[in-house]
Amino acid sequence: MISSVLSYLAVTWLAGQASAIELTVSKTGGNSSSSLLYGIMFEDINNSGDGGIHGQVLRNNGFQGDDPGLTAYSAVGDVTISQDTSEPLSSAITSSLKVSVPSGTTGYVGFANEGYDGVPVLETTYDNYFYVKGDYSGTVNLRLVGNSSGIVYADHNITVASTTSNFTYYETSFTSSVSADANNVWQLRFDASKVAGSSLNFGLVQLFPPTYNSRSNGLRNDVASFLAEVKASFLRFPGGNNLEGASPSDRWKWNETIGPVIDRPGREGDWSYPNTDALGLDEYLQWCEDMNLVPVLAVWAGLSLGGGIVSGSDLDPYVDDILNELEYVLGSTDTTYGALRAKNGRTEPWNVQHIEVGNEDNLNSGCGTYADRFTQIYDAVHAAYPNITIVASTTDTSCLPSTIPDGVITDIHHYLTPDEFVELFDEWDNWSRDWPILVGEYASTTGNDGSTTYWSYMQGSCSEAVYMIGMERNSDIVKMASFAPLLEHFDMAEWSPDLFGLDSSPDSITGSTSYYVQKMFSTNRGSTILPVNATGDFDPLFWVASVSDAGTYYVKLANYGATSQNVTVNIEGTTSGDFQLLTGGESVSNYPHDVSITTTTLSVSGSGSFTVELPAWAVAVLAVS
Ligand SMILES: *[C@@H]1O[C@H](CO)[C@@H](O)[C@H](O)[C@H]1NC(C)=O
Ligand SMILES: *[C@@H]1O[C@H](CO)[C@@H](O)[C@H](O)[C@H]1NC(C)=O
Ligand SMILES: *[C@@H]1O[C@H](CO)[C@@H](O)[C@H](O)[C@H]1NC(C)=O
Ligand SMILES: *[C@@H]1O[C@H](CO)[C@@H](O)[C@H](O)[C@H]1NC(C)=O
Ligand SMILES: *[C@@H]1O[C@H](CO)[C@@H](O)[C@H](O)[C@H]1NC(C)=O
Ligand SMILES: *[C@@H]1O[C@H](CO)[C@@H](O)[C@H](O)[C@H]1NC(C)=O
Ligand SMILES: *[C@@H]1O[C@H](CO)[C@@H](O)[C@H](O)[C@H]1NC(C)=O
Ligand SMILES: *[C@@H]1O[C@H](CO)[C@@H](O)[C@H](O)[C@H]1NC(C)=O
Ligand SMILES: *[C@@H]1O[C@H](CO)[C@@H](O)[C@H](O)[C@H]1NC(C)=O
Ligand SMILES: CC(=O)N[C@H]1CO[C@H](CO)[C@@H](O)[C@@H]1O
Repeated sequence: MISSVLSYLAVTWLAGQASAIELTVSKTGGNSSSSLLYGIMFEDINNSGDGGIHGQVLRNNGFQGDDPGLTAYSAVGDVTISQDTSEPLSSAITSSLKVSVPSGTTGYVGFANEGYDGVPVLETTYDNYFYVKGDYSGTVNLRLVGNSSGIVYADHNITVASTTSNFTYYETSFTSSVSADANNVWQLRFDASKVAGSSLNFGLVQLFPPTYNSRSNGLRNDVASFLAEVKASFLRFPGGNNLEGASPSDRWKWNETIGPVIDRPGREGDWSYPNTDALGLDEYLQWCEDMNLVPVLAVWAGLSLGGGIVSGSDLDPYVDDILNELEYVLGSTDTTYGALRAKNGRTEPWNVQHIEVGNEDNLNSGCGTYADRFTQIYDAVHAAYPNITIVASTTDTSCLPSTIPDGVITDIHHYLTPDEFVELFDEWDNWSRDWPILVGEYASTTGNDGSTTYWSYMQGSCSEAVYMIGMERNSDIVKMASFAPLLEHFDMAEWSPDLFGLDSSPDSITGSTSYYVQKMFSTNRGSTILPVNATGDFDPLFWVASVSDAGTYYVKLANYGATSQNVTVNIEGTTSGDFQLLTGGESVSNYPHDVSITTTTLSVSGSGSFTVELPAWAVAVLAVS
């Protein structure tokens, strides 16, 4: 679209001098817009699950993944701590934390856990769970403590009676005051004089601040509430690459993410850190239900990241496993897996109507076998569940069956520079009208290893808005789109940018400029995309107009240029509404505790005509009726 820097400069200069561009929105005609258009994509990356949106804030509580050792633990007092494989908590959680107390020790001793680069210490109530084994009758003291300051934010005693014969489970709750920073640990201490010369074993320590909709083993309420404000329509999960596994046996296994967390072995995720799988299949589906999201459940399709590919008849058992998974999710309680779901606490089937077959099967040597693998899975799933919409993980026809079955949606991913996104503005204008699309991952990046783009900045977010306008104009075929990745722990990210993030300090939840773009576009949706007559061409100003069933008109605008633009919008019969605007310097970003760019809203009124000013690098929505 932008053929050279020179012509680009010429266009912006002219636009700056010209009188306001005028957009006249037709009240008739147009195409219907997909009601699912704006959604979210989630996989555990950059500690977005454990340490991110999942509510449990202690780290390494089950010693899961490849050789986690004593990560996050430290001794409190004169004791020795070790990972003890001779005292497994369960067949899934195969070790526990041994605290050895030297003879003659007195006072309160125990261990600390520093969470994910600190334990978030908020002014709230925490639920705390743990298992203990060993000979002990007396007080266990639970605290939240400043790691270097020594400030005690929470201090709570419970009485424990534990024996050497097995692990005993305890649950309690306590309130805390707020810490000023992330530099906090959780401590469990006990009376050393009662254990001196011996040891106690602890397993699966869990600490939850309040959860979203008060679910047990739920999402962190503060994090999930921030996400819910986007009012997304669907959730694509659990990956992404994290579905795939480094090898077939390392894949995300649905059946190991269900039931009590003590029965979940966890795994080494695809992003080089352990996943506890406490955020498992049922928790994802509960998340969807609680946030009104249509689940797009990705199933393993034979491709793993390390290049291990299972195809042909070798794939048969995995196809059966997909059918088992769908029976777990959708089956009545008379079925084997439906009964298991009920046993795990969910009697009603979940509302799953979309599945995606694999992830990025055009990459990692997946292309050559994908047509066959897709067909095998499609045939089995479609025969059993004819109403499920099936998504293929690529749009690349060389990887797809020569005839794509009716109703199949294909998925494309774009991680591009801002200018590349703007060049793709008309990508879907050119597409066959009977070929439905999921843009399952997209984000503007300039190098996404974290070294060159730490965080979204206004130019990048504006380019995403330009591309989204291109999608929305074509939302008769672009059915769904989800920015990715969703969320990061700022201290633990290797892939940037992400839509929003947090660290372990209070009030650290931060929306990127792209978060505000997603929120503006998602919360201002029409059901019909309307034709627009314009007195100028697209670029640097881009627009799309729509109307909702309730009769509100939405005009989305992006100014991908360094010069302010005046825009007059004519919509016959409209009189008032608001103008939402996101703007900032080209390279300005939001950072934790330093959010400089958020959406501002102005009331507007007019009689069928509204003139608004779009500053440089701005994204806006005019909503009027
Ligand atoms: C848009 O332009 C076309 C062609 O000039 C005209 O027929 C149509 O009425 C215009 N629509 C609106 C809403 O002004
Ligand atoms: C509706 O779709 C047709 C292609 O089928 C396209 O030419 C037209 O521009 C679309 N209308 C709008 C308002 O997007
Ligand atoms: C707590 O202090 C220990 C010892 O100084 C240090 O190794 C650890 O990183 C600190 N943890 C946090 C969360 O600050
Ligand atoms: C917890 O118990 C210890 C030992 O009895 C006592 O010293 C301490 O004050 C108690 N803490 C609280 C918060 O009750
Ligand atoms: C521990 O053993 C006792 C006695 O055998 C039994 O009653 C109790 O249920 C066991 N607890 C757990 C957590 O297995
Ligand atoms: C989960 O299913 C796989 C087969 O896909 C099987 O190998 C594994 O043992 C199962 N895990 C559990 C905990 O049942
Ligand atoms: C599929 O959808 C149709 C129409 O809504 C419905 O009548 C039918 O029962 C559904 N079939 C299955 C297997 O769910
Ligand atoms: C879409 O088609 C137009 C007209 O043929 C062409 O100029 C443009 O490059 C195409 N866009 C894409 C993204 O392929
Ligand atoms: C936009 O309109 C305002 C108010 O009329 C005017 O001050 C400003 O110069 C205009 N900007 C451009 C770029 O034309
Ligand atoms: C993407 C991702 O998860 N990156 C990092 C997250 O944090 C762990 C622990 O610091 C790193 O090992 C990952 O590379």
